[in-house]
Amino acid sequence: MRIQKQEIEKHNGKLLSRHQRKLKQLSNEIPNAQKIIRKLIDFQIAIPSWALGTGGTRFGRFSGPGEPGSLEQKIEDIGLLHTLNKSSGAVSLHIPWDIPTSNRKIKALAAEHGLKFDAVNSNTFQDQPRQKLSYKFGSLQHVNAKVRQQAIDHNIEVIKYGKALGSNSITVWLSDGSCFPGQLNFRKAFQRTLESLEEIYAALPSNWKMFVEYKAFEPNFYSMTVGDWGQSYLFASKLGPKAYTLVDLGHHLPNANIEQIVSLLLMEGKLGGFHFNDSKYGDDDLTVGSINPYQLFLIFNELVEGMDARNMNHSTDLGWMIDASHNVKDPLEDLLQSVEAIKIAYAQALLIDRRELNRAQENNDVARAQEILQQAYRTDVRPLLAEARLKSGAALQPIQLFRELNVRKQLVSERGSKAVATGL
Ligand code: AFD
Ligand code: MN
Ligand code: MN
Repeated sequence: MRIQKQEIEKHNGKLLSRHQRKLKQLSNEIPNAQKIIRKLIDFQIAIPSWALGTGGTRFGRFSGPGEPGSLEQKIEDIGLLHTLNKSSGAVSLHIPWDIPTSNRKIKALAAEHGLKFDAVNSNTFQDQPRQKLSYKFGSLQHVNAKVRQQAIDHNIEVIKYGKALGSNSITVWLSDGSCFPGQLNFRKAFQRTLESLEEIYAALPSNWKMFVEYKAFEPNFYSMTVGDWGQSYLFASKLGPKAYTLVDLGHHLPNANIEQIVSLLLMEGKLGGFHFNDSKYGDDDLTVGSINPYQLFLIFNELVEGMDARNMNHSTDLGWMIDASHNVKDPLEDLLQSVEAIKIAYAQALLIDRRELNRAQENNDVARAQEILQQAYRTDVRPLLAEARLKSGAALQPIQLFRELNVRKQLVSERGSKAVATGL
């Protein structure tokens, strides 16, 4: 299904005067409303092709009705999101879960929906049906060179798909590691992984980036070969200027200071991008901003500060992606909420009075510094987001319109109530 322009206009018409009242009030209180709105319009967040159906846990999967059963339908879903919020203009593809049958046709279909291809993702954490060698004991780190080669070849194939689709980065997330002490020689595992990554790196087109994603634990529970930002940074540094660290918010040990990690990676020019999600315990993959929105804001505070210090383009110089899983909510509503939460944190970070904060820091005025941050965090910036949507032709209230138009019901009537998404 497609949402028509008139449907958006009708919805916006009903809400317009209320929105304008709120926007006016907020604009009177903050100095840079127009500038922030411009930045919000440009800021796009990629939707992962694996997040449009129900994720499930290792205990079960309760699939929802009308899930996309093909890559075409997944692109249709992301197109719906982008029509509603004009903020999800990119797809992050997972190979082999979502192999395009025709690169040309998929690229054209995405373009029809106003979508580009962000980072492509490889998968050497599962064995595929017709796969020759198993990844049970790792992929790029494996003791057997033939397994390593198979994993290298897969990553190079993923780059080829990405090239054909107009993507310019690959995210490598490895489940490699060990479950028990003694199982692995850490140094050899690191070195084998590095050598394998070097071969993949050598296959990168000149304008491409490689994102090395880390994760503290799971599926391996004793050691992960790319277990934290230090290990990822080490790989990225040894690989060269096209390799960067990717921060998935759910991949840290509890209470890690993610904003400090972000700040230092940016300082070193080694921050590649994000997988946004939220969590309370581990890799929970919950809706962004649903558990700890203050942390998200503090991350964006460091991002805006650090990107400006390096003269970076906020919207294009880092990879902004969601990596979430949906068990109890409609994936499309959940993704709309995630995108909104990311942009709220970004807008609040743009509100921070940098000169004042710097002055407070240089004077050891701790209370003042906290006041400045929390003043921004406690500002309801939603009218700015709504205005950015209005200006770009999207809906003032995306979820409300999603429900008013009975989008899910229509998808069920097109796809059936038993359709199960490909992938996880
Ligand atoms: C993993 C990682 C990684 C991967 C994804 C697959 O976060 O980004 O691509 O899940 O679902 O936990
Ligand atoms: Mn991730
Ligand atoms: Mn994860």
